[in-house]
Amino acid sequence: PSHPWYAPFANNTRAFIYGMQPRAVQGMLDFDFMCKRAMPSVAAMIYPFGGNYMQKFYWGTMETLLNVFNSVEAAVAKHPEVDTVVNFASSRSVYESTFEFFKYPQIKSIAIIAEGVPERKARQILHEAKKRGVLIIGPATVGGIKPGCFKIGNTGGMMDNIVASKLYRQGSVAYVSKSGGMSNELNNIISRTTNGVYEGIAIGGDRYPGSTFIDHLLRFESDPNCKMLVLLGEVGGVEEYRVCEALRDGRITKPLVAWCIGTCAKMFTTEVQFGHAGALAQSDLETADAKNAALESAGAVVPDTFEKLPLYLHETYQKLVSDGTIVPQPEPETPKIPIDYSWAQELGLVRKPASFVSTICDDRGQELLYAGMRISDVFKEEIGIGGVLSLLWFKRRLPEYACRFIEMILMLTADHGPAVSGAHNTIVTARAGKDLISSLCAGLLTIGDRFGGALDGAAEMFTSAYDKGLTPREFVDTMRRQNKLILGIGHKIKSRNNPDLRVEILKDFAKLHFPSTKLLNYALAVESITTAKKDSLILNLDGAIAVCFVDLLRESGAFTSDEAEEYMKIGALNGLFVLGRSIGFCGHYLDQRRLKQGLYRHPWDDISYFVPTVGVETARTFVSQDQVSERR
Ligand code: Q5B
Repeated sequence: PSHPWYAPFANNTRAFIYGMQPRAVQGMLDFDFMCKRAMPSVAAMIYPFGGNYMQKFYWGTMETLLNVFNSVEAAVAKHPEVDTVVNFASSRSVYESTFEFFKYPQIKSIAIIAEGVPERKARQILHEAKKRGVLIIGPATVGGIKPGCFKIGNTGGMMDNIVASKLYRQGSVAYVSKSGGMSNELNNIISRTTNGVYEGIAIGGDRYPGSTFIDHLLRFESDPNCKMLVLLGEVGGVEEYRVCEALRDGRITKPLVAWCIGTCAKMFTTEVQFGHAGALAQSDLETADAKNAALESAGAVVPDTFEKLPLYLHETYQKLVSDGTIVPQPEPETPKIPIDYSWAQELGLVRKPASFVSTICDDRGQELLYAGMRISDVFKEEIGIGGVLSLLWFKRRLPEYACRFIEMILMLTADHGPAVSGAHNTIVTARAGKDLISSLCAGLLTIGDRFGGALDGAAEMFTSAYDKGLTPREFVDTMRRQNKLILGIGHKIKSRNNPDLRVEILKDFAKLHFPSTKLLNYALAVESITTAKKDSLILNLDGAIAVCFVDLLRESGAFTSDEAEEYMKIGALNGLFVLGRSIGFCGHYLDQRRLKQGLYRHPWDDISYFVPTVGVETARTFVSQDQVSERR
């Protein structure tokens, strides 16, 4: 789009943002949306350290994608309509990147945000920009704002500030100042005392800004839509005198309200450097007082203190309204500003039901909490892994004997050799070259009713039989009649004559420490019946853990009876075997890797092959079970 020289920014201005500045970009897009711009003012970002990709932003309440280019060349090729650059490059790299933009005549304005740009480099940029007719705003600036049209980077602050200063629609007063802070002050004062800001530019606090007060004031003078001028200068530099000259020689005719801050400098006995690099009076001429006096005598409206600036602005504005220069327009509806959810939540403006609920652990504070217990206390009180498990699984501290019992379970179930289903699977998986987690999962997936995962079922069967008042004999007979195996009974290799010492350790502990072992006693009575039938039908490890744990849940006093029932139902007991045996499975995985075992292939002689015999005449003849027995 072509703009008159005095109005570089309009409501169709499009810009590149140089540097990874998503917050600034979002601020510009929010401003655009508020101003009801048809198109976002940011065409793309340029970030030389990343690939070419797209980044997500909000456009109002919706989402939109913006291109991120890794070179100026690519960005310019894709966006010939862009004429403005907001350059966030650091003081070290801003010179190169700005010169890169000078190569492309489509770029007409560049705002340079970086502070600390060496003065020599700043002057070179300025020289080149003049040669090429490019407007430079900065360095060391937030940029500027044209209400209703275009906002440079972070100018104007947060959206609520922009709304409060009515920057979403144009007024008649254009100002030029040095910094973002001074601009914000003016945005506020002008919005309260006049019909609002037409355009505001912060030229930056350095001694050699790319464009100066007079450059912008002359633009505003030429712009028919701008009716009143404001200059907020400061101690240091002589640029204000150029404005005085323009007032005198008639290049500035519109009413100009002016003030230079830093009049307090005279109260210091030594030289005062204010915040900006250029804010230092190097001669009497550069003092705020001298410049205020000069501006006043040149014809500017200059208050005698900063506090009176609003009053003078209002009076000057009122005169323009009275003489018909400014015709106040009806105030448009204040736009709604969509605010980010996280911010709204912080302000307490919104609430929503959480998608997740968690009641066992909290990592948000300074210290990790396990069921409310600080992790440092977990160690101070030496609650051990049994204590940690009781906090995370049952949300409470269990009695010391219960924690020791839990630890005993984990130790007893940790491994039972490489031949059991789970360890075997882990080993085969490890030898197939898979990683620890895959191998561990392969082992864990074998855990079920037959192997290691009979705890919950055993607890349920024994408990319901016991609660129904069935005698052990009646229980065994009922199960047999129903053709059901009693979970927790039977073992592949252990038997009455070859007892499972793990079960003995467990039983002894429970009998010694538990307040009651009612269900264990019942299960042992069942065992005496099943082992009478077959020696291997012992109360196995799964069964022993299960019935002892039910005794713990029901009799320790740490759980209500409802809680005890619930933990049986929701799989807590199988969890104990899973947790313990994971130790062994990881061990088997590491063992195989350490031993550099190759791919496992099961030997043929360990597999009986019964495959169909395919003949010429009877292609569908299968080996019958009788034939199989004969072959054996
Ligand atoms: N019969 C465990 O079977 C096993 C019976 C039964 C009534 C029963 C079997 C079973 C229930 C599930 C269970 C956990 C498959 C086991 C574990 C961890 C481990 C493993 C390790 C570790 C063993 C022979 C005769 C048949 C059956 C009858 C068998 N079980 N009757 N209730 N529960 N148990 N699993 O030896 O008349 O001849 O037809 O499923 O508790 O996994 O170390 O290896 O730490 O890793 O193959 O300890 O008992 O016996 O199936 O040939 O049966 O006894 O009906 O009677 P077996 P089968 P009949 S601990």
